[in-house]
Amino acid sequence: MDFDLIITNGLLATASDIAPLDVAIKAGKISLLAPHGVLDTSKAAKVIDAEGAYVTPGGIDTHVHLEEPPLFGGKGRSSDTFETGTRSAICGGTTTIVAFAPQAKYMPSLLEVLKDCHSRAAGNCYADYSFHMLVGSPNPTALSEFPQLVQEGITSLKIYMTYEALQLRDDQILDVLYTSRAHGITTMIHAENGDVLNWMTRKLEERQLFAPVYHATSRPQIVETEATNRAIALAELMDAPILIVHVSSPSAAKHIRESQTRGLPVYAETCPQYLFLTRADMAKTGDHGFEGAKCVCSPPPRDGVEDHEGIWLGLRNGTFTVLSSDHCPFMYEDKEKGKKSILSPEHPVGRFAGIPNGIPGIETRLPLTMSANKLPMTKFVEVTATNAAKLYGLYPRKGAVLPGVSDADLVIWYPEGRIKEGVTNGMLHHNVDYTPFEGREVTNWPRYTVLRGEVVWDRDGDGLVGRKGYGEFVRRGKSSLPGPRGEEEFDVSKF
Ligand code: DUC
Ligand code: ZN
Ligand code: ZN
Repeated sequence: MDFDLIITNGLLATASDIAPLDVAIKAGKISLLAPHGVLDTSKAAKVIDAEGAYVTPGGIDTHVHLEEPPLFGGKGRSSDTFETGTRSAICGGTTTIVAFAPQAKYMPSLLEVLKDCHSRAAGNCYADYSFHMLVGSPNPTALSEFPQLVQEGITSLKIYMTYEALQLRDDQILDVLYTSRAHGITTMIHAENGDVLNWMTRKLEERQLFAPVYHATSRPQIVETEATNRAIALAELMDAPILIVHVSSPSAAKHIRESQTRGLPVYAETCPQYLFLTRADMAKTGDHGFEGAKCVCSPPPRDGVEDHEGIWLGLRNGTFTVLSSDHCPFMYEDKEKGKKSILSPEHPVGRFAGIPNGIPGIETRLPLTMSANKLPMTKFVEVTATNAAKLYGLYPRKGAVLPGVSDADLVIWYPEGRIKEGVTNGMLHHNVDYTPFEGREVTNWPRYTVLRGEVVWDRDGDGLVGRKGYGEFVRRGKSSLPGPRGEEEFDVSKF
């Protein structure tokens, strides 16, 4: 046989083009692209008829929390393991994830943290995977390990401007940016002003306002906007490339766009929760006033449709480089490690300040975004796969369909008009007892997911057909998007 698989009759959509092309796959790689009818399908071990539907590169989700300890308020622990999280990923069309390797404040070494994460993930993943370091303590040992991280294929890290367990002072942020820049690492920044939101929280609690919706009240847009502006200023000072993660607010997006217009290497990410959820979801009063906890995440979903429109615009006009899930899963009912770990007789509707921050969304990211029909197809591919590959050093092995070069990671969708249904938690494959997107209508879903040439999701056949352990660690290179201006323009001796 010349090929392992041929996908016929589809509309191949990449970040640059849409064309009626058949795709031939051999040994896990894209082998040939050809106009419909040219390839001899009898020369393939398997043929899939894509019936005039889109075929896109496999989704790349570069913001995923799996098997993490309590970090994000209260006692919440991620309910998804590498196994269940990556299982859910492939069933929603995502073939590569980048999860976090979290360093707590008391841990000196990042390399030790990375080793632990490798041991949790190895042999357990359904999707290909990598890690971003999550730097809770930029101590001298940790900073000295940056070159080794790059050698190990880890070329990005995340830092926080909030959360007791993680918040860095501005001078610590400068340490990270300075060292990252020197070694070609991209710094991801969670931009919320922790001191301000703690003050807001104290004031709300003094007034006995504890319900989940006050999580949003404690973090108005200005909390995110100020921190975003400060993060950009610190990065400009260090001439360091940054990505502002999970941007929720159109006013933060304006600062980002302005810095991009000035030519700074500032990138940004948004997530489906800022396109589909609002404060009203956190104000839901079911379950004795606690139901809104299902949508508590940080930054919080904003007020309404105008905010959503601002974020969609930022996706269309390039302000946002990537659309990730920020899959940060906690069980709702679990009273030890889940959202309900904050319920007590004294606080029967909990205390918003102790609700674990985060929501699941790894499986719904692509179908919800595709179904919204608000992005041109090429833009959809760009922000859900190709840009992530470029920014995080996976391109063109991932996020592209280049013969002889790219892994055969693909999603085959349904032809238009075939699907119209509401999302239910029962149809998802994560280890979470709810989805914040329950009931949202979708008009498409990955019909097949293909990872390195193997069908791993066959929605109309046996469903999940991938194997735990088939997912591989992917060693990443440096970002191929524009980086610092260069030594001649950045003279550190001036400090
Ligand atoms: N930030 C994240 O990136 N994920 C979940 C919680 C948070 O605040
Ligand atoms: Zn964050
Ligand atoms: Zn996150």
